[in-house]
Amino acid sequence: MEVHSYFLNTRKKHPLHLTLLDPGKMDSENLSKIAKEADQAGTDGIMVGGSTDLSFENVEKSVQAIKNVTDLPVILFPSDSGVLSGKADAIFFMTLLNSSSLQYIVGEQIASATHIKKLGLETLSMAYLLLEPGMRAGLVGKARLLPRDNPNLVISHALAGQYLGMNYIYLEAGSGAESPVPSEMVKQVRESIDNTLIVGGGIQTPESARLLVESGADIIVTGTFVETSNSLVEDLKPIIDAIHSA
Ligand code: 1GP
Repeated sequence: MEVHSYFLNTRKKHPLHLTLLDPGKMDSENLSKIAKEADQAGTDGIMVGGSTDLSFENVEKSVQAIKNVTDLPVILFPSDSGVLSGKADAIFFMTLLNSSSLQYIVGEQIASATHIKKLGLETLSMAYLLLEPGMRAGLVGKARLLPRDNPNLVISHALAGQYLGMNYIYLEAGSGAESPVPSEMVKQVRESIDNTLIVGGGIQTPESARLLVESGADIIVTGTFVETSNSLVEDLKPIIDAIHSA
């Protein structure tokens, strides 16, 4: 499956929802159960990744288990170069543009490039921007967190990502953030860039998901919500419906 084309074609019909599954937090059996239910609820794809406790083994096993229960595209969302699986359909080949460390801007990318070519993974180029509070990803990625009240600085980073040729710009509040990226920030970034805008971190309700897509997000990511829900299809469907119908 060509994931980039799939995203662009699906976006022509409606904004997308992606389900983030973290093999550092759950075993492959539980992750595949969530993937199956998220598929039933209407999600458009599965991202696999996290900030800590990932290993080649648990990523590979999790991707395989997810592929066994769904035909949705599975996209790696890696924390570093050591946790890649050729069983996935694609990888977000991402640079943390507001990291203070070369390792996360270009080091991990150089370390993984040859391996990605050998695995034959489709690469989806992405500028990853961490806004306050950033959570675990902010600490691990040594981010100089972008302030929530400084749209001009966020726009500069997003535009730099676009001019560097990234197809995707990801505004990230951090997994488990108390509140998502402000909708006004999303609106201003949307008005400044032309490429696909992903928003994630702290999105827990249909209302906040709808507001973010109405403000210009093309893709909404939820992780914590799907990990913590007891009846996932029932709970997730209203969020996905809000995104698809916005
Ligand atoms: C993290 O944006 C994602 O990279 C998802 O965040 O876990 O808060 O949904 P949540």
